[in-house]
Amino acid sequence: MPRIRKLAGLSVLLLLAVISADASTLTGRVRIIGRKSGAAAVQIIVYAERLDGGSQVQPDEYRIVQRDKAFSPRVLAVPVGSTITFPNEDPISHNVFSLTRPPFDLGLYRAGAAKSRVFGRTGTFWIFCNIHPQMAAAVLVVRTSHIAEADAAGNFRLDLPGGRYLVTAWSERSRPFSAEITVGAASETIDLMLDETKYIDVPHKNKFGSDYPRAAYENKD
Ligand SMILES: [Cu+2]
Repeated sequence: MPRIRKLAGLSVLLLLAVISADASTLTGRVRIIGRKSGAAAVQIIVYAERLDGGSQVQPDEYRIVQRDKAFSPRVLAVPVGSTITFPNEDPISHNVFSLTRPPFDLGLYRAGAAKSRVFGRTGTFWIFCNIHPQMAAAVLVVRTSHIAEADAAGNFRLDLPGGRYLVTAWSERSRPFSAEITVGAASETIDLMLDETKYIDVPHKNKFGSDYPRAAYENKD
């Protein structure tokens, strides 16, 4: 028996060696155009979907915390099938709902409580609190686990096994921008662009599809 275990361990090591020899680093920069003057920067996500077969999706567990009447992180990208838990770390009650299809409502819950939701469909899901209109989060659900967040200058890095990929840049203010790339033994670079020209900031609706009461916008509990 010990001998079999030893052999199994050896084969795992060999497999890892093969994968790392075939892996490469994709770096690049996302350029923003059309930003309105005075508009703050927003998070930029870059993800790579494999085009030549093979599943690259490993669902995982994530958290978006409710703290100081805000969702943190405000933007989260996850592989399809992942579970997101929403703990309430404020001393007051919050709600979590989305009108993005399929809509859901986790109800109102107290300080210290947490509720979860499985994201089984790809797309961008807007998450809000029905009490506090300033609370907003975007969940980007993608068919890959190769996900990176660009830094403030737009630079990103993804470590990818060799193959053909569709690389997409995403932000809440732009249409996604995609480009194909073949990743081989050498490192590759790619430049992507997000256009904010058509972005308009519109107040979102509450969970009933109506405007929030005016009092909700005042800084009260
Ligand atoms: Cu709230």
